[in-house]
Amino acid sequence: MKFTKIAAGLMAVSMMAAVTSQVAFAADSVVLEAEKVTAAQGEDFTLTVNLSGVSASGVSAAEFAVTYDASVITIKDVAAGSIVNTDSDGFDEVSIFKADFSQAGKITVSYGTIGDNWIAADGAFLTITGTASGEDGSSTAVNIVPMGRPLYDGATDTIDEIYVGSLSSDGAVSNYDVTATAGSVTIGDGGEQKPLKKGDANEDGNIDISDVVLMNRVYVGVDKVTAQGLANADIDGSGKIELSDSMNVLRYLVHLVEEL
Ligand SMILES: [Ca+2]
Ligand SMILES: [Ca+2]
Repeated sequence: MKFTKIAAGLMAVSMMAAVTSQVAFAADSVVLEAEKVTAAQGEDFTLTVNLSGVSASGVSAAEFAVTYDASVITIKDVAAGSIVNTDSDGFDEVSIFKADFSQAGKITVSYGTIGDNWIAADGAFLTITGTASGEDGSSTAVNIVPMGRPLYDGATDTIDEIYVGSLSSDGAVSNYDVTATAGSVTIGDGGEQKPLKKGDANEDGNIDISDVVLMNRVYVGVDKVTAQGLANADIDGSGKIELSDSMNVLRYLVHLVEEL
């Protein structure tokens, strides 16, 4: 019985994902964001992927993958986060949360629920536990990417979007526009962090004027950056953010220098 229910839940998720490509409902948008964490070499870390922007229609299905550099971290467990209710106890209540991390470098995540256990609030969608198994000072991005599996068994087309959707009581499926923000795991004590991207003080993956503004705000003491943000922004390696660092980034932005 239990197996039948889980199979039915999985079927529902894959059906919803499959119709996604044909049904383009006006959608709200949600954000999936992986945390940026630091762990000492050989130690365990916990990294949460948060879901935000959940609207009144809720989230009742999701399918995506998380990729990382398997030479830097080793995954031990992937669990549903606090906003995911996996109770499947009623006749009409089927919820599944399935995370497969058997393939090094890629975690696949499927979530689906039928009944009234849908996700109704922002918060932790999944929690990844692992070991910082790589070299001291190394780092990996933790990217949220499309699952990439075939639309259905034997199909040549693959699901090429990060899927987060809702299923209304009348059976209508709608999918959210998803913004995915990568996280990272850096191995070290936090004090000797290496820049992932020089100039990217706010760690959004881009180097632009907002980084310069943030650096100036940090310099005058009205804002803060993470240890990684500091490593990225401290262009001259002095250990702190100064006006000379933000000037350097500005010069780079206006192409007075080609490299930071
Ligand atoms: Ca930036
Ligand atoms: Ca500096």
